[in-house]
Formats: sequence, structure tokens, C-alpha cells
Amino acid sequence: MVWHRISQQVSVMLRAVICLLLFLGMVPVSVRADDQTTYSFGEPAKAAEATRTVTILALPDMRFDPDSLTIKHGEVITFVVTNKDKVLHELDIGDKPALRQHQKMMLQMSGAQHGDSATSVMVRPGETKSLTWRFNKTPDSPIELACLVAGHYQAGMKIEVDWAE
Ligand SMILES: [Cu+2]
Repeated sequence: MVWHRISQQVSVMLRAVICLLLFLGMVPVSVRADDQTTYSFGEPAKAAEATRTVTILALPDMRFDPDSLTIKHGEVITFVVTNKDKVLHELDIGDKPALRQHQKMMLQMSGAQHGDSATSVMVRPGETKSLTWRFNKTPDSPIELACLVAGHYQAGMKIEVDWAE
């Protein structure tokens, strides 16, 4: 009788422990899904943390204004992008490998529009969107701001970045 009761209590406790472990195991996974992505060229930041605002125009003929920019190590920049053209554009922050990878994805989507991401904003004609980035890492390869809508980068739609330590 006593043994029966003890084993019942043990099994209730075990179930509680298993539930707790499952719970603890699952919560960090969902939290990590956002945080885990790391970038060699900095990290996303909140608009309120910005130390500088850069206004960018997406113009016809596959151009950004400005077409070059100096960024200092440690700056938190809000890019305010306005599309003055009649076609969709994007501003994507990356270093060469990151942009290449994103470009591949965009080409695979064959014209399909994907939404904004941690490193990019899609800007429709006439629309203005902003994106804030913390440039807190010396990049492995030069940083570029580019439009990766299929064919646009190839046509020269990018902003050259001069990196200042
Ligand atoms: Cu574009």
C-alpha cells in the first residue's frame, strides 16, 4: 500500500518535472529564433538608439542618392528611404557575402516580393520606410547598401560605404 502510494507520488512528480523541462526547453527556442542570427557587419537596433539619420532617395535609372557614405565604427544609423521611382526598390544592408546570399534568394523568388527583414526594407513607389542598424563590428569585407530587387544591383543600384574605425 505504502509503496503504491510512493510510486504514484513519484510518477506525478516525474510528470511535473518532464512538463517543466519541456516548458523550459521550448521557451528559449522561440526567444532564440530572433536573437540567434548574427551578422558580421553589426546588428539591428531600435530607432530610438540612433546616433545619426541618413536620408536616402531611390531614384529612376537604378540610382540611390547619395551613392556613397562614410560610416564610423560604433554609429547607430537610421536610414530613411524614400522611393521616388515608379518601380519597387529595396535597401539592404550587408557585406559582400551577405548581399550575395540575399541576392540568390531574391532571384529564386523570381520577382515575388518578400517583406522587410532585419537587414532590409522594401519600398514601393512613393513610399518612405526606415531601418536602423548598429555598426558595432569591423566588417570582414566592405559593407554595401544595395537594392537587391532582381537585376537592380547588377545595374549598379548600391551605395558604396567608406568604413572609418
Ligand atoms: Cu531597386
